[in-house]
Amino acid sequence: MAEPIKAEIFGSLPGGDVVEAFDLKGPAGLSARVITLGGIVTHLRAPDRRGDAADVVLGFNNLAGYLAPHPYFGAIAGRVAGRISQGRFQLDGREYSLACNDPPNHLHGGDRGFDKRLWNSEPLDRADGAASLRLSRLSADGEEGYPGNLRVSVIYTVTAANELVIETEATTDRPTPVNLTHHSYFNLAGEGSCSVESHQLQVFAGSYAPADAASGLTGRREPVTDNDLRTPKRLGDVIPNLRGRHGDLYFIDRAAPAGLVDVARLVDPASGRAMTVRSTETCVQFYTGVGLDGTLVGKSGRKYGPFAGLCLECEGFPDGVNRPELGNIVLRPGEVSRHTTVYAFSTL
Ligand code: G6D
Repeated sequence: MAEPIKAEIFGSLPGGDVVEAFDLKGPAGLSARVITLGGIVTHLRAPDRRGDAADVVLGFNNLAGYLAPHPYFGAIAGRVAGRISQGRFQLDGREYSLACNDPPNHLHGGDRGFDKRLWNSEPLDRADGAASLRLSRLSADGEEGYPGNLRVSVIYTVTAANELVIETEATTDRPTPVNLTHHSYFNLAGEGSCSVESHQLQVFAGSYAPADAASGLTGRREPVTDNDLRTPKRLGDVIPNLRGRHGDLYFIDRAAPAGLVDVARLVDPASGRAMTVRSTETCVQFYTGVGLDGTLVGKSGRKYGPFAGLCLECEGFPDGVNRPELGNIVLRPGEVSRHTTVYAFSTL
């Protein structure tokens, strides 16, 4: 049986609200620490081939780190993760204009997206005994310029199979775009240890969405070329050939429109840690961590430089409200948006 999870106080926000932390421990060595600010996974410890666990996600040991500017370490991004072009969209004949917090585009829900909000917490008692936590919040009508009162929940579960399972659910009282993602930066050698250039990555996608110099989506869907990761590639050999060394948004190959499919597989040959990503989503943003410039010092006390960790952000097509032909992300009253992403850890 998993240890019952209980709230610890992680710190207090400037206004006095308490941020709670929960430790989700599995019986096979995987454990996660989740805080109620931003639904952030602050720690994720996974065993290597010798059974020694290391923390494989970037982040901070204290709340101060998460209250200062950081690139979404471990957070739930939304209401719309990814970029909405020019921060504008039309929906049912009405024009909306959002914050362009990543000029000229709107990124990850704007100036105070879901990553910066305090979520309600509810430890779950599962029949299989797996450690599980539901986070929920109401994103009110007009929050960051979005229409509709959106009720959203995220359930984090650590299973006996060393999986971190992330289940999202959302409903709304007015039509609104919704596109949630989990934004951990992974380094299977251990956070702060080295760059991920020594890792091997596979992304099971034969097409991608070209982006412009500002990483704005151009609205095209093209076959992969230099960014073809359908066979395992060493990232140090691949990254120099990627646009801006940034990584792309891929359309995940799937035989059926719904259900969990393999999205990616990441391996650190030195430690023997492997991570398989599966999701019900249609897209995955591979982000190399090129923007980490060494100004942030993480949990290990070491600076996070370029490629200190990479992201595999499973999501819908971020600009789908403007380009539904590439993926509809509009949620309407009476509908329920449900998605699952699994980060499954194993060893070679
Ligand atoms: C960069 O384009 C990337 C995003 O995908 C990422 O979320 C952000 O950095 C932190 O803007």
